[in-house]
Amino acid sequence: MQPPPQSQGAMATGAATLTVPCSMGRRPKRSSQRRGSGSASLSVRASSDANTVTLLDYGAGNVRSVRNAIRHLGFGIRDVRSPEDILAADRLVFPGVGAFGSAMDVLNSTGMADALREYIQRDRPFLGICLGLQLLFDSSEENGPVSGLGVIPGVVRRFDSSKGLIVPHIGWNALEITKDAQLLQGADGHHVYFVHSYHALPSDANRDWISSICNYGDSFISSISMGNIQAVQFHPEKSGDTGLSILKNFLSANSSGVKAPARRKASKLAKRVIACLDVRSNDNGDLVVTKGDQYDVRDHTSSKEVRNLGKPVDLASEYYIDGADEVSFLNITGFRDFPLGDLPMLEVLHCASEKVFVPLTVGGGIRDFTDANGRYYSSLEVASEYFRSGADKISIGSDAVYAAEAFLQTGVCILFFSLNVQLFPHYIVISVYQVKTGKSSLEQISRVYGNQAVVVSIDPRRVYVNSPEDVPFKTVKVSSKGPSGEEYAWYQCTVSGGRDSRPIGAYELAKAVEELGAGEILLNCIDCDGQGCGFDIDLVKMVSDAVTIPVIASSGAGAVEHFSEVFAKTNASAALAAGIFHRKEVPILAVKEHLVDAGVEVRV
Ligand code: 1PR
Repeated sequence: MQPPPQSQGAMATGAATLTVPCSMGRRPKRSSQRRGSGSASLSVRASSDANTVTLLDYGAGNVRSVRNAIRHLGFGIRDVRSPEDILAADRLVFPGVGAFGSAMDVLNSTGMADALREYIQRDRPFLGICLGLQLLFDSSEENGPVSGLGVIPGVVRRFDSSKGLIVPHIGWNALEITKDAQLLQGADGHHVYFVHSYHALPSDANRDWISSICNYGDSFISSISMGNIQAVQFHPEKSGDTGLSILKNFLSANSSGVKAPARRKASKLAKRVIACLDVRSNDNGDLVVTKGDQYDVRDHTSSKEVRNLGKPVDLASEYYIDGADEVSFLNITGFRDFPLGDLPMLEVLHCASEKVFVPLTVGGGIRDFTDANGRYYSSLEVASEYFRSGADKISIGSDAVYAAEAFLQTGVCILFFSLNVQLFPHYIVISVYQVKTGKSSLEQISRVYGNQAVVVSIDPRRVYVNSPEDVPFKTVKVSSKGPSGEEYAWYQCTVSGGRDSRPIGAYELAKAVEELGAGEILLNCIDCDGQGCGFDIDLVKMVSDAVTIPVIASSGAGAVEHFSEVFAKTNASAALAAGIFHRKEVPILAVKEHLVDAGVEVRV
């Protein structure tokens, strides 16, 4: 290895001479210990500003939320620009983003991998987040095997969805604290927010490192702690108050870590309650939160104005404080407008992400686009701008429908003939495979940002039929018969905010987009939207039984009982509502308390 160049950084006083190692032990050592022969010398100056933390952002994705949380807690940020900056840090936060292999490529090629190993070896204050925990291990099977930093023994593996486990593991889960770690003080009994498809498994070889485990299918390592080296698989910057207090425990060395005891001890993955804000410009050109009745957002009075239910950032902050587990913004005229030209919407995201410390999803208009000047923007560029502006997940509506239709049309028929005519004289197997082009927005965005960052929003309308044979789409036997006594229905997908119907069902769409890389489904229902009569249980059950990614039930919530019903009768991972929260008819806390009483695990 070439030693990194001499530090150029003009750091504060307190110079320390460090060495970059050529080999690495398994336990961090005190900084007074010197490495053996074979180490290349590197002199750097350690920074000494107690209110500044060094952030390792290697440019692979959005770490805006981590920045916002650190600033919210009153700390400044110094960015790592070279390996020397790592070695000079007083306190280093490493929020790993993107895929394991590409992260290691960047760290290796910039010399930062060695600097990180050295920093950890010297037992300097370190906090890895999500991939920042996984990279500490020997290797990962994500697009691999790929070697990691090799600090902790073990292999990072994918969650196994073959037995019906929903992957990615998205949501608020409970930590089982196994070791007295200052970082986790105050977190006992609380839920924290996870979003990942790969996990590190506990073993005899890494037992000493583990400070908490979490259960999802199997037990996996949710945090490690050894001396000053800490890392968490969950996202403290998105875990509300609990997460902020964990971050504070790390940032202020003498933080007391005191947090109110949980009202009810967290024990497993919680069902999520999501507040949704449909956003558009009203007739005066102001960006407002609106709400439709079956997607019609104009008042039924003579004025026909777009309903104005409040300001997007104010409402989002309110819902965060009230206990929403996530907040979604849908730019509902995004199919018409070009989102990158919609600067107010991007500004909404900027401001909301400074105040809301739970996940933010943004949708509307994510598609390839050529503007009036002939400049072409790919859907990936549009999504990237949303991520840079503070989104944790993006949601694709219309474009996902077109992508799924195109994908299903690629069906290639393959025939297998028997080679052993004596045993299987007429044996022929026919298989139909769809072909992925890799070019759809879904595939491109999920490849760069990961499946967990890509939600597909489905806007179906119920179509009653007499028999399943009447249509080439999956039907359900409906709980309430249709207007002419029909016993079945299929759910026809629409685009452009329900304006155009497409020849594809919600079931077929959900399965196709899962194949194409969606990590979650936001399942609306135009018939139920704004009606307050409850979620469409038949639809939610059909789709949530069909896929292994999380499904968010949406449209129709009118009372707390509708939430317990959808969780009792379907496999939905989350339930979303809009109107009842905007009109202050039902507070989020009332929903949570009702769910607790109904025996549903939620984050309270
Ligand atoms: O197609 O990629 O540009 O995305 C457009 C996005 O905007 C889609 O996610 C689509 O669902 C949404 N959208 C478009 N038009 C409307 C509309 O209402 N006219 N809103 C619209 C969809 C539905 C839900 C709503 C729930 C809960 N909103 O998100 O919030 O139905 O409501 P409720 O609790 O009051 O019943 P693209």
